[in-house]
Amino acid sequence: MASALPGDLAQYGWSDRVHALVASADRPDLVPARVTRVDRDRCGVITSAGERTASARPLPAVGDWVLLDGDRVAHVLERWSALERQAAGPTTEAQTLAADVDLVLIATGLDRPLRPARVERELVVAWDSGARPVVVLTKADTHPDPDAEADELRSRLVGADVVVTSCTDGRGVGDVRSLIGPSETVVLLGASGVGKSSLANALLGAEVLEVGAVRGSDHKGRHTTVTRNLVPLPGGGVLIDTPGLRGIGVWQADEGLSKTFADIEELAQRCRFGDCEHRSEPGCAVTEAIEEGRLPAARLESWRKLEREAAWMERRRDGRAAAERRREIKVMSRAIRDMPKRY
Ligand SMILES: Nc1nc2c(ncn2[C@@H]2O[C@H](COP(=O)(O)OP(=O)(O)OP(=O)(O)O)[C@@H](O)[C@H]2O)c(=O)[nH]1
Ligand SMILES: [Mg+2]
Ligand SMILES: [Zn+2]
Repeated sequence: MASALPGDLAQYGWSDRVHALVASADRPDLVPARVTRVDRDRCGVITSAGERTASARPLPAVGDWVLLDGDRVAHVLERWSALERQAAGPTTEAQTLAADVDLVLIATGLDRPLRPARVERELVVAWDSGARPVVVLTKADTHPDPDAEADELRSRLVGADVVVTSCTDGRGVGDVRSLIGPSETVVLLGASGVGKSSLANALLGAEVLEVGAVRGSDHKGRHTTVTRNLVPLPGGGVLIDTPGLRGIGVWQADEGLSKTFADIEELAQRCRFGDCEHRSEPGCAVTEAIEEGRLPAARLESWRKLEREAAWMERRRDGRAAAERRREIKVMSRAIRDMPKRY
């Protein structure tokens, strides 16, 4: 595969890594492409020769690198990251919000009360994606002291980068821009109305994405963005705007929890008992930190809740896998029973 291939793909995140993935698939008969949007049963793709649509089953996610056979997605290349949440409803399926992203911008609006627990939840999901998260406090122009708010959030989140922006006066937009490498992909995550599409437009330097007013009473957005869209940024990099999420379920008890709550996990190692539950055990380093004001009690609560939720999801998934195995065994033993006896 010639490295000269990109054409239009150059603007869509083509890199040595993608080149290597395409080469290792060893299918020179197929055409490399990136998924820019997903509709009901088709997806929009970009190839070196421009935009088109393709059919696919199952559908890939926005951001996926794929190989096309005519107007069909024949192969989805291995992902290096995937932003996944527990899908809505009673299933145990993960929903992939975006694939092959490098940076997750967790957006939250300064025009409404900060909800650190929600940010922590989004941080867990973002870290689990394999990409690096940064928290963005938007609408700084609506707040009397945005920097104090940012400092408070920084002290709660420990180690997470927090950037303050405003699309009205342009503050912080350059800081966000400088976080995005030339062939990196950034995805915007956050509730409806926090200003994701507005920030996207500020980064794009044009009104490309639709923006909608929020309700005056409770600052709730109106779900203006309804599809996930991948667009190239001027000056390099790629951006995925997403519809606002009401809630985001943690999907796995993986690295995300340890990374988001590294401070608590570190403290927990110093508890006297290895199985300390950090409630009223003697020699508990976690409750001691809370008593001394070094750890907010709400942060411990948030960690507990997310851990329980992740453990519950893992159990449900294990349960489902076990049920599937039982079903398979049943079907197989029936097939064996019904096999014609030849000898
Ligand atoms: N004052 C102020 N208002 C902003 C800022 N950014 C966005 N807004 C307003 O907030 C409202 C929601 O903005 P959107 O960009 O549509 O929000 P969103 O997060 O994309 O919302 P969904 O697409 O529904 O998820 C609009 O009325 C914007 O004009 C800002 O920096 N300052
Ligand atoms: Mg939007
Ligand atoms: Zn303890």
